[in-house]
Amino acid sequence: MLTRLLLGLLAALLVSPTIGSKDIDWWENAALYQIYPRSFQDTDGDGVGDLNGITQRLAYLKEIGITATWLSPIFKSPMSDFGYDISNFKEIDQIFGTMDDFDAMMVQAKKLNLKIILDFVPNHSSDECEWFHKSVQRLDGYDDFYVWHDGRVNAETGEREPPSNWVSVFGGSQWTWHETRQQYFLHQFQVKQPDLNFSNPMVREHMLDVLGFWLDRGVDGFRIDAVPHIYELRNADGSYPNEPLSGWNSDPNSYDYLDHIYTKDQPETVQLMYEWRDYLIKYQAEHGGETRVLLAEAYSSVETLSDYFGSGERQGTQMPMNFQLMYLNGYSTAKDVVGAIDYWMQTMWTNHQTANWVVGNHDTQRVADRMGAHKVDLLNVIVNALPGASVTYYGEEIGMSNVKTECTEISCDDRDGERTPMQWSPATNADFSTAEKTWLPVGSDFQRYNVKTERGVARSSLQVFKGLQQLKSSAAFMAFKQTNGFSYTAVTEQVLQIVRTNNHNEEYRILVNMGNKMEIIDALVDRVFEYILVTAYSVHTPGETIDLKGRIILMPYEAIVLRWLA
Ligand SMILES: *[C@@H]1O[C@H](CO)[C@@H](O)[C@H](O)[C@H]1NC(C)=O
Ligand SMILES: CC(=O)N[C@H]1CO[C@H](CO)[C@@H](O)[C@@H]1O
Ligand SMILES: [Ca+2]
Ligand SMILES: [Ca+2]
Repeated sequence: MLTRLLLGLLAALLVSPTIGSKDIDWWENAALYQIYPRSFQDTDGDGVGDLNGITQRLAYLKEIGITATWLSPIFKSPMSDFGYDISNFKEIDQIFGTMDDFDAMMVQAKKLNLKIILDFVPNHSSDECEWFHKSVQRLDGYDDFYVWHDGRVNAETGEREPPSNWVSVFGGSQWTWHETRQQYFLHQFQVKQPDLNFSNPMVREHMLDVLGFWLDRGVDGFRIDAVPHIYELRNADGSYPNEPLSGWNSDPNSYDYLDHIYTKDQPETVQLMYEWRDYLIKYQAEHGGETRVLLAEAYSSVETLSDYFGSGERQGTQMPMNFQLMYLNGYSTAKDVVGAIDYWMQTMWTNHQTANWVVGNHDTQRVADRMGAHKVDLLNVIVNALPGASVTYYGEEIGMSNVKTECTEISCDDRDGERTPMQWSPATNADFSTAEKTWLPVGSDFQRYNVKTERGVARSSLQVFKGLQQLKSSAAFMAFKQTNGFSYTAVTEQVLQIVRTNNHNEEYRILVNMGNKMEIIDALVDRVFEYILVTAYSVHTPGETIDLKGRIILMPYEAIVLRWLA
């Protein structure tokens, strides 16, 4: 124990002089990991993942170098949108376990020094939420809790019609008639997900109360769902303006039919980010502990994200999630990657010195399908080599693919393919569950792509991923806020180079060949480097050295990490 302490102290001494004047907070450089709880680990044999399963697997997150994990919703829900339709924001759904299970998970997480971030879904509740029932009945204080409207009467037909032409994200009108209340209610997503009225101070208070409830149970922050959709524009007379046609989709039932100028990114949203952050700051001041974070899911322009981040006195979400790298595809070149990085850096880095890089989530095809199986490691290298936080969707670290799924009674969602069970081992059901049938099928390639097997294979996706996490805590990687602490360039059309340095005695060069051809690069710099990390397609071995004054050859889809030590 004492030796470990001493070693720790020594390491701190070695590292600290090089960190520089601007210390970084834990989240700025964090390795984040998204767990989709239904598919991580089942412990009671019902074929659906649960909280005890997450608790059991936290040690794995520690093993691979994760700082914090965010969990998709675990709250009470009829599961019409698998937990994104919450019927009680302060209860655990029984399919995931109990509040005791949750507390036990938190204890284990603290023990391992892992942070837990919960999904926070403020835009809507389930229509089975008590608040909605009360609102339907116009009960005291709940009358205006959701967005209700009488609708418009069509002058020609005399028929009642929805208040506006707005189309829901999942298709069809955003307005549904409610027989009991005899009014339309708004839902930007499913009919079973009525939108809350955030102009109502009582709604905002209820939501702060939800945040406080989970902070009291020890969570380290929240990932806010569907941020751009929180507010809608309402005319002074209470009517709602039609949205203009987008001009590029001719199906009136499709979300893309309209240009969402009145139902996305309304100015009040920025204020709301500040309000939530203020609440977290105050909470921390009163209760101590490390910084509580807000991540925000917002498919918005980088200028809008910059507003959500805030500045000076007005602090908002620390991590408006950066989805730029998710837009890459199988044809993307190193120059395209640089373009995607630039889009973020030119605004967010310039304004706020902050960055985060998301690889995937439960709404997007996995990298193996989006870009090709050869490129999974390349993307993992890129997001972890860039300065800032990385966000990994469970299974990307072992190169999982989308799975062909069929509609069942449990699920029939076009996003099912990227939500299948985590592949832990080559055993039955990939060790995810003892059930005869899991809620979604286990990928047919699980005997090759699984944690246990990949632990034993040099240069497997898992090993590469782990190696990258170790780099994140090196002096050069920690110094990213120093001037010239990093750079990224396309040295050829297909080869991306990322440099990380503490401008002192340590420098890393990361080279990624996005193309399917061998690449030869001449004279990068006049210094001798050591191979630290190589991917599957490399002909080199860690420990080899190379003089970058000469030429360096990269195999198709090869990524390498080189280190120079003064
Ligand atoms: C939302 O709540 C506010 C404040 O209670 C109220 O003035 C407004 O009419 C409500 N909006 C809707 C659409 O019901
Ligand atoms: C990535 C993500 O969290 N997507 C969710 C956004 O919000 C809608 C509605 O709550 C969900 O259906 C998505 O899964
Ligand atoms: Ca279970
Ligand atoms: Ca809304």
